[in-house]
Parts: sequence; C-alpha cells; structure tokens
Amino acid sequence: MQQVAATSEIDFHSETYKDAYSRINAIVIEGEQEAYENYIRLAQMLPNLKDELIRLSKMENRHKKGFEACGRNLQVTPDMQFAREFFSGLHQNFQQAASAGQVVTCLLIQSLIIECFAIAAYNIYIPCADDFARKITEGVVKDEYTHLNFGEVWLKDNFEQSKAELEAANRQNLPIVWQMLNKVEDDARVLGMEKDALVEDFMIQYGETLANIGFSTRDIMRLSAYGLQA
Ligand code: Y39
Ligand code: FE
Ligand code: FE
Ligand code: FE
Repeated sequence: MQQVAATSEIDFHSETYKDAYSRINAIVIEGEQEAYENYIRLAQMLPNLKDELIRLSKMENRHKKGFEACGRNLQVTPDMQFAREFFSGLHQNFQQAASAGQVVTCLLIQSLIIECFAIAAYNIYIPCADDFARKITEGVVKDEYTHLNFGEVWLKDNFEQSKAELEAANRQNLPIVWQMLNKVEDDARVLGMEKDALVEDFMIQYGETLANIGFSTRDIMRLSAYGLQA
C-alpha cells in the first residue's frame, strides 16, 4: 500500500531474484495446495455447505496452477521442501483441529488467518511483480476476498457460540504468522515487498475481519497484538 511501483528497478532474471523467488513461489504453491485440501476437509465438516466449500477448494487448485506457471515463466524451480516446513505449524494445527471436530478453529486458521495473509501478500506483490505474474495474481486476489468472506459470514452467524474457541485459536495461531513473516522477510524484500507493508496490510485486513464478525474494538486490539513481538 505504501509501496511505490518498483518494477523498473527489479531484474527478474538475476540469480538473486530467482533464488528468492524459488522460496516465495514455493510458499505460495504450497499454500494454495494446503488451502485446496483445507476446503475439502471443511466441506466434510460442514455438509450443509458442501457445494460452496468444494467450489472454493477448486478455486485454490486453479490458483496453485497459476503460480506454478509464474515459476516456469521465470525458469525457477520452487523449493517445495522449504515451503512444506514453512507451513508445518499452521498445517499441524489445522489437522489437529479437524480431527477434534473444531470447525471454528479450522475456519480461523484457513479462512481468516491464511486468507488475510494471502490478501496482504498478493496486494503488496502486484505492483512489483513481472507482467505475467501480475495478471495471474490480480485474478487470484479477487478470489481470496471471496474465501475470507465465507469465513466471516459463517463466524458472524455463529458468533456467540464461537467466541471462546476463536480467542483460543487466535492465541495459538497468530504468533505462528509473525514467525512465518520473519522467515521470509529477506526473500520478500528481494522481490520488492517490505515486511512493514506486509504487517500493516495483514493487520488492517485481519482487524476489519474481526470487526465484521462481531468483536469490539477493544477485543480486536487484544486479539491482533498476540505474538506480534515474536
Ligand atoms: O487461501 C489461499 O489461497 C492462501 C493459501 C494462500 C497462501 C499464500 C501465502 C502467501 C504468503 C506469501 C508470503 C510472502 C511474503
Ligand atoms: Fe499500506
Ligand atoms: Fe488461493
Ligand atoms: Fe484462498
């Protein structure tokens, strides 16, 4: 948001750029793959919303294919091992919650935290992306707002009975997001994405989301500051 379009200064074919891209591109591909699996799992947990959730999962699968094409376009091989480790914390917590039938926790992890992270990252990436990746990412980010909205609406409609579980899930998972950001800070900067801008956009998006669900301003301050110093 505070970023000036910097594409003219970026050499998309330099070894430095391609090395950083091999990790960031992998993270995005792995994230989209996990999002695909997570929405299928949520469809099993919310059978009355199965068709809608399967539709969301298919969108995630298309996103994955789009970002794989972005890597190929720059002749970059994504470092999938790095990406699986990068997502392992949120992945484990989602799996555990799903096994325990904690749909509120699953929605917080995928539809709020991960979608807000994606929206922040993609919006910051668009002005500094290569032409091919920019067009792909512009299409993807529109879908991510739809996914975020799904979680928002469900949690708003079930707010009173979800509140305590949301607080606990936020406390467990938000610090992991800050740790993830720290791990990619240097690579993101090479791509033209500043950590401060990522944090700012994430906080704005996540705060708005919590407000839409029904949390008070005071709750939002408390919830969104969790683990920020990580
Ligand atoms: O719902 C989705 O499609 C989300 C899975 C995708 C997550 C993308 C994670 C982006 C993090 C990039 C970090 C760059 C600094
Ligand atoms: Fe901004
Ligand atoms: Fe996606
Ligand atoms: Fe998504």
